[in-house]
Amino acid sequence: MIRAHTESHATQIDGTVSSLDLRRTVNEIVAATPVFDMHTHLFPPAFGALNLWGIDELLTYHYLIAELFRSSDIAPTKFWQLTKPSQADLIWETLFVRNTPLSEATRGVVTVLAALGLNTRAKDLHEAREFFRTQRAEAYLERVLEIACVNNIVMTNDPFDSVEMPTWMSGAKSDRRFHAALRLDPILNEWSKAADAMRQQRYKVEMDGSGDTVKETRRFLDERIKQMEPRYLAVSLPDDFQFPEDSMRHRLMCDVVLPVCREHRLSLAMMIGVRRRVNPALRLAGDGVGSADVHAVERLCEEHSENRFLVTMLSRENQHELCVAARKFSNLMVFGCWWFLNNPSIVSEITRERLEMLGTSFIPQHSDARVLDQLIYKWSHARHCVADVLYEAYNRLCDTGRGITRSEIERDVARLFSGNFRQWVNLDSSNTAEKAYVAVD
Ligand code: FIX
Ligand code: ZN
Repeated sequence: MIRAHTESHATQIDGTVSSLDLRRTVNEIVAATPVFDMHTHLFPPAFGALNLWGIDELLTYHYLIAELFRSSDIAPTKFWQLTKPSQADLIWETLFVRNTPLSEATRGVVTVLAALGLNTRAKDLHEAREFFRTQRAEAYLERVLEIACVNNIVMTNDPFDSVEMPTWMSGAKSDRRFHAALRLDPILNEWSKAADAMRQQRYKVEMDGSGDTVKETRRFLDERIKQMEPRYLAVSLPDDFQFPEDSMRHRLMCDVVLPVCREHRLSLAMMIGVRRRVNPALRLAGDGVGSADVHAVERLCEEHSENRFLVTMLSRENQHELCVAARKFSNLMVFGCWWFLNNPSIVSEITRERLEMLGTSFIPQHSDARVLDQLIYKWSHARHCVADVLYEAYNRLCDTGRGITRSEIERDVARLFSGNFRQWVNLDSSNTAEKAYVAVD
């Protein structure tokens, strides 16, 4: 973990940080700046079984399940028959005892255990289970948020989820640090299933989109927006996503989703490039990646200039073009190093590229955490990469003839970690993102 130093640093006569202090100053600020985690799959304790935490959840993360099958002979069908603790035992034994946890996802578990003071070389999960057994959900949430220095979290909220929706329907007051994101995957990717579910809820929609479909689907979204007060609407899209295209998705996008976003002043977040169920036997771990067409994003931004888009793309090959697109369209905000990109080598590369092409006008990372404890590692690892990249960039700037002050570094990091997102989703009325450095809201 990057250490935050509290002693004061010497500054030069002109107020800039001396080159000897630059590394330490950047590390300190990056470590201490709270993060607004703008895409996760986390839920607060009020959502009951959806609030996942603890060693068994950590070890059965789908990133690790995919890795298990590379180092074990167990067949996927056999694996799915095991109880969750047995799956976790097998993953620990295979990836952490019989192999060295060098991959990013395995190292992540080590980071979490170390931060919690647990044995990272344990032969079994006995000690870890004992530790988590004594934790209480609310208190543990506070502890994780403090260690990870995360003060706001955006969930992923599926309006068709039978476990999640009753909590929304009950109107239970949730933790205000957890913000909703209304997920549109069923509507935009599996219309017939979504239409079925909506008809069961008495919305008059048709499979072919005729009749009152547009009006009724808008009504459905209006009602969910009222209920959840989402920060944005979101969808994951396949690598062959096109815009325009002759499809139900296109019609729903143009006639329903984009007008609803405009009316409610909400951005549409698009996560592009996933190839779902490449290996269905692996379930959630069986999705893959494909390079997508950035021109589709450009056309959307151009034809719908009144809309705002948050975009992340899954393929490494798309990153440079996406930066170029963001230079052309100010209604496009690039975010995160998603999923298979969330490895230090690639995060560093992409963050460098973005900083060079977009200055600080992007959102470098989101955690995509599914298990609360993952915030600890995902943000610790991300902070390391961001600190390295920023240090190099400031150093280059100094060499070029312009020093940097501590408050400028604070302002930049606050923008990257929270300010840009807050401003994009209208949470901040002014551009005083640097406030986020001191204020834990
Ligand atoms: O669509 C998404 O939000 C993806 O992030 C997930 O579906 C994916 O399974 C994941 O967890 C990636 O990190
Ligand atoms: Zn996600």
